[in-house]
Amino acid sequence: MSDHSGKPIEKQDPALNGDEPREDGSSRRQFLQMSLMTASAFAASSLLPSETEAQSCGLPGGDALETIQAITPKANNTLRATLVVANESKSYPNPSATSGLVCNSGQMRYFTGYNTADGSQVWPPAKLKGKPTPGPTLETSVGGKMEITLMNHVDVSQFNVGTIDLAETGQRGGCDYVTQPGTGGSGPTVLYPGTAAPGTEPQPDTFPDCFHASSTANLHFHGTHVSPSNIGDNIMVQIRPSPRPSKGGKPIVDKAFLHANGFNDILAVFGATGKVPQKWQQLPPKWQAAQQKLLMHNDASLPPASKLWPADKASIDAGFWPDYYIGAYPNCLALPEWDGKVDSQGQPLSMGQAPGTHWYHSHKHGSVALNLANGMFGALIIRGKYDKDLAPYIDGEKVLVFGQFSSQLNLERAGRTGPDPISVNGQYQPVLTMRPGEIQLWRIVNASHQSAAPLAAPTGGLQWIATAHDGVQLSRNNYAAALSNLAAPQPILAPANRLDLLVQAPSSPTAQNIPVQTGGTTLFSVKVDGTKMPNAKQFPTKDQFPEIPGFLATIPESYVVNKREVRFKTTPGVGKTNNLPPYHLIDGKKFDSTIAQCVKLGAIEEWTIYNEGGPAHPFHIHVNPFQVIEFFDPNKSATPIDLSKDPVWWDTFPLPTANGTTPGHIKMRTRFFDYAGLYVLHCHILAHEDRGMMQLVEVSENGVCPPLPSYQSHH
Ligand SMILES: [Cu+2]
Repeated sequence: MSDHSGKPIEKQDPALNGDEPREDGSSRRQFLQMSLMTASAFAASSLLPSETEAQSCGLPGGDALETIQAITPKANNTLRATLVVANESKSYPNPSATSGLVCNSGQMRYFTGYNTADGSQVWPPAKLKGKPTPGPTLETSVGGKMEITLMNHVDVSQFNVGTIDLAETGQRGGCDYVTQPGTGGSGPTVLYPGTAAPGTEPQPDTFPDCFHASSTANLHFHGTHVSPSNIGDNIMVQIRPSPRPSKGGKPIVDKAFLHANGFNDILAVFGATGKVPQKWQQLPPKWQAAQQKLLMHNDASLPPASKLWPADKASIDAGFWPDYYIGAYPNCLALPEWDGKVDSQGQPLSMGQAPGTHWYHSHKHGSVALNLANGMFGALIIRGKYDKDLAPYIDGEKVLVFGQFSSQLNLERAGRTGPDPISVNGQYQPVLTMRPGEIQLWRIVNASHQSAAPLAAPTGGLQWIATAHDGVQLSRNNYAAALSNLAAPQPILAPANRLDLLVQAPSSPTAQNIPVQTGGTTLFSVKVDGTKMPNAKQFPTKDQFPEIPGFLATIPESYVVNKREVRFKTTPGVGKTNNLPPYHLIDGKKFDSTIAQCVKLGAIEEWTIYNEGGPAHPFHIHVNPFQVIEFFDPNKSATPIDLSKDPVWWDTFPLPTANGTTPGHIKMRTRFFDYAGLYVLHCHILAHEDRGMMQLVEVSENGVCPPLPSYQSHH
């Protein structure tokens, strides 16, 4: 196996990428493969995806880079997009049990999309059938509105019974349950969540901190500064697939159903007035009735503890926004333009939406990793003054969405073969074309559910300069660091990080494509071809570098009203048996539906976030970006590095790893401005999040957390 440059393909280091340790050697893998060959067809199909022809999964690479279709506003600065969760069998490159990559295939969920306004801008195209794809790119601008219709059309009958979605049936404690056949007359063993002797630690994962409910969907708009409540950027809601009248029949909840049952009125009211329902009773009565009927139909065959309508009813009666929906959900976001108001020190009194490279993905606790492995993510480009300021220096723009595709997570597959290769726009090692001397803006999103992709320095005459991290532009004072590609204290592009690069091609065509690599592995390569750009542009100088908006002014220490400490830790437990994976904890606990951080609306806080064990857990918090003002990697220095002079804004930051008992840490400052509500912080290695590395954050007027109603335990 080799890539198109003739180099052998190396597997990425699992430790570097936050993968679970593999305690099995190759002999164990061979044993598993042998046992699979003797298994019944049914059992084998529930365990291993089938291998397919290499070409169909894009190996060995070298295809021209796909441009992902963007969905854009047609009128009134309002983006109206429909995203439909569909599923089909797709082929994708996976690490083989021995070495290199093989093609596997399996049923995968994915986003199809189109412009709600006129049905145009359809993605993906027919030619990509059976291939992994990110969702369509959503493109809009600061000050605009987003009306996103999510429809869940996953056909659960296409997935193996006994391996997924047990949460819906109330079986096995609601966790995925994957077995592998036994050998020599012994019964099957439990691959996930595993088994352990009584009294030993760790015990197998338990609900809700386990892989489950992978056909449930919702949407998170990562990098947006919007309300986390009701039909905003609300990740507490769970949208189950639409029922079908018969196996193989069409989903009941379709466009016509939404039109007939008042759903579109929710969008229309938001579009006209900016208002969203705060309570269930404010939804159109027809939509309330339709949802109640669908939920009760869903519940009919379920045991009492698994029924969804009684849980929703309890929430509604208590005055809370209910969690469960069937078939469709509206996400309505207003991206705020900053009002420019400052205090006597020039400090902003509110925040605005940062223009830049953001993204969206499904965020159902328990299935985030698998849903992203299937492709349920896409880029969200929010334009603003940043784009206008950079326009004179740019000839073209490329959106590059990194992802790791598989129909099964590593912990649920036999052999646990380690991290999947990072694809770009769904393709393995594609080729991007530039004209000699051309400057392109590369908007890179690392939507990989597991692996970091720190870029190696450019080679082959390629040059670049960073202009933004995590969709938040660098300040003019970061110019020298941006130029030397050192704006981050450690290499970035952890999972969920974004990186904007101005990239200039060499001034004449090159004989060979120029690889862009991470850790010695090619992500994609650049073909320099065509006629030289006339009047070649140059990178902006420091004085020409776009200046950041006033709401991103550096937070002074004197404005900090509260300090907190948060501790991330991976613990292997003791007496580990039967290949059970470690626990991923925050402040000593798994996610447990209690509110861990109660914050007063308007507070400016300083948090020290420790990494006491495990890989570089990428810390992410919703709604507000933060400034990293101190960085301590005990493996690299004796004392922390002070970054408080010209700190960079982020929304996700990989926590430096511990050195023995000395934890790594970052210090960050953030403004909890503009939006009260319930949201989350979590590790963005998403299998860690699914298995418990998440906390609830509640921002409220008085900073005191109310008790959660009992329904929250259903998460
Ligand atoms: Cu983690």
